Amino acid sequence: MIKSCVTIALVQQIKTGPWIFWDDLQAGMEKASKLGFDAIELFTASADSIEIPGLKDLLTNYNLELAAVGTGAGKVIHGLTLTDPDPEIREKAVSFILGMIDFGAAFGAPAIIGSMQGNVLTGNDRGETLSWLAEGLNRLGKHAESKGVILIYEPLNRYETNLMNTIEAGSKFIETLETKSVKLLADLFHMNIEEGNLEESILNWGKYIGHVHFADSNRRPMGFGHTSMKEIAEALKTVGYQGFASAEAFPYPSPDEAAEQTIAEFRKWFR
Ligand SMILES: [Mn+2]
Repeated sequence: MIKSCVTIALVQQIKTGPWIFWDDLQAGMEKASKLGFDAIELFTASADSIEIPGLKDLLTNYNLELAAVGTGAGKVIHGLTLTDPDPEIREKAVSFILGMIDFGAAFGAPAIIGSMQGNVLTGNDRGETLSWLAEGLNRLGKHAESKGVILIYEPLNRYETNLMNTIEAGSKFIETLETKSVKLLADLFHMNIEEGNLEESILNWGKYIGHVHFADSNRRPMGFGHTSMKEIAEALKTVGYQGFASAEAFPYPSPDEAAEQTIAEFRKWFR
């Protein structure tokens, strides 16, 4: 059964980003719970921004799961990526993500590597850059496995990375890793830009999909753009996807309305 999820961002530096609820963890969780979401996805400044026992109590009280934790703050606040040409920065990036893996693992939730994957920078060799990415993902994937969770790697659209833009490219890349604990994030907004056919990509590579970002073609909540959700929902069911459809979407027209729109669309396609 595919589960519903809504994003909560607690990082001031990403204030214009595509997250539904902002700033107030408990208020966001209360709204998510009232609307009937199964889970929340969290974006925090660091692994120790939130006390684990307190979050456990909140999740229990609001009957929510923690679906995943984002690591984007490592890039936005600290400028860290797994593919920086400076080995010290790569090492700091790995350390930052190790902390986020441990934080998420306390709740059985995976960490997501999106913007922290970085880019092939001008003047750098693509093959060497990909070897840094593989080295980082292997170390992090093995650590995640030791903590009983997977690690989520997210192909992004071409305006955000030149590493992996499609589910096919991401799948072929993770097939080359030593760790088998890395799964992909199928972000329907990125896919709308990059995939020739979203449902075919899901059908072809579904076994590698570990998380879904549920947003329309314009990054607004599902139903507010031109993504054709029917075929995508059918493809996810066909491949037996059992994870979350998590609303990484703009709080448009307002956080509350975006959450209401998301849960209505979720029920339309997955219930
Ligand atoms: Mn995403």
